[in-house]
Amino acid sequence: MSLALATTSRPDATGAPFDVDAVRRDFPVLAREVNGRPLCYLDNAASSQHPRAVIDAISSYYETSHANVHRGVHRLSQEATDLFEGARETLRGFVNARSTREIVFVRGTTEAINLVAQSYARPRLGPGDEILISWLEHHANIVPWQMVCEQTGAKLRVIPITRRGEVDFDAFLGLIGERTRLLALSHVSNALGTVVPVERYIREARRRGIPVLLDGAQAVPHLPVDVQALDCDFYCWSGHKMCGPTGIGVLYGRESLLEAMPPWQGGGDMILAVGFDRTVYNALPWKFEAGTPHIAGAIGLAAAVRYLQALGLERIAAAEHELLEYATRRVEEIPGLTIVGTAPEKAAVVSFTLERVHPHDLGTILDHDGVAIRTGHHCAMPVMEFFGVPATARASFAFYNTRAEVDRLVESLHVAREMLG
Ligand code: C6P
Repeated sequence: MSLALATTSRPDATGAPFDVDAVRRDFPVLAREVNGRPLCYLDNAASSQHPRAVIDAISSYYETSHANVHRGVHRLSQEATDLFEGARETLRGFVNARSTREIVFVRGTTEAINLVAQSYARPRLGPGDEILISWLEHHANIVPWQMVCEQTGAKLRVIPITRRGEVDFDAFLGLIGERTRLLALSHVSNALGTVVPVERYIREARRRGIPVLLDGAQAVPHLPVDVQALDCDFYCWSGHKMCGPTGIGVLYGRESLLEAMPPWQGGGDMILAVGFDRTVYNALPWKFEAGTPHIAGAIGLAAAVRYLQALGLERIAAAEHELLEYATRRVEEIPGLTIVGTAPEKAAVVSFTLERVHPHDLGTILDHDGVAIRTGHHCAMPVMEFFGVPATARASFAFYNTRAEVDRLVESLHVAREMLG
């Protein structure tokens, strides 16, 4: 067990913050330099870094137990199957799903939403039906629905947002109605950091018998999520934003809905029996997992869950909130800087523009100083359009970031402003 976990894995009766220096030592990459400066990694909303515990879980699997799953009676196949299905149970517990039948391994959030679009929405929707999303969405929660609309004749309706970057609840109440067949919302916006008070939206949708999908890509790394308490129907997320590997993610689906949905891909592992005249599909969740899965990915993701749980999701949220407040205060001191997205409830994301400086130039100058941020439209072009900007610069924080790193960001922003502003 790593040093940080050794000192933080006990139940934290005092609610004391964790030792960030010890936590940082768990992440090998944080020790590297970029352009002669210590790496200052503030691009966690795009992808977070990996603690040694995750890297070790993956290498140990490859070194000792790799084989295909669900297919062999030999020892290695059984070990791999146990690790893979054990990972599913860990992920079930992580979001408090009722059963592992509700936990489908996918490549990530994008694939999860496409699965629901094609397998849940497409067979059910027709002309006159509506899918409701918000203006805040990532392209992954827009394009799959547009595709379904093209395929079925259904219509996409969009809930407007406010200048602070909140979803407009009153407008939502005006849009949800007789024709709404599905509500699909971000739990947390990637471009602005807005935490959407999804409970209110779910309540309204459920009162009308409308199923709800939540895009939790930016939520699960930063706040505790309980799908039963939320009472949503689908919840999707990606491993690589929560210290897990790329190429693995989860679709949680309410069992009764998943049961009624046809498989969306055919192949090995998703069947019980195949004949040329007829195929009998496998039970949940394997019905939706055609082909050899990302076994190492699932194992690594389960290790990431254990790591985050040992640190404590509540403590992670508190540490990141503190960083967000500090970063917001500090960047606001910079003349000509405007924060885009000022909702009262935010995850640790600061999106901004700097007068007379293109975000891409800003990103390049910051990289020169070893500071990694994302610049661009963040795969949320409608959000950029709403704020009338082609792009923003976005610093996104994780629990392993420090105030000193916020100071480095601010220092580099001053340099950029002097050079280009
Ligand atoms: N956002 C960002 O820099 P995938 O690529 O499938 O793992 O995740 C897609 C996705 C879906 N929804 C939200 C809210 C997201 O933030 C993302 C990924 C990254 O903001 C890369 S574009």
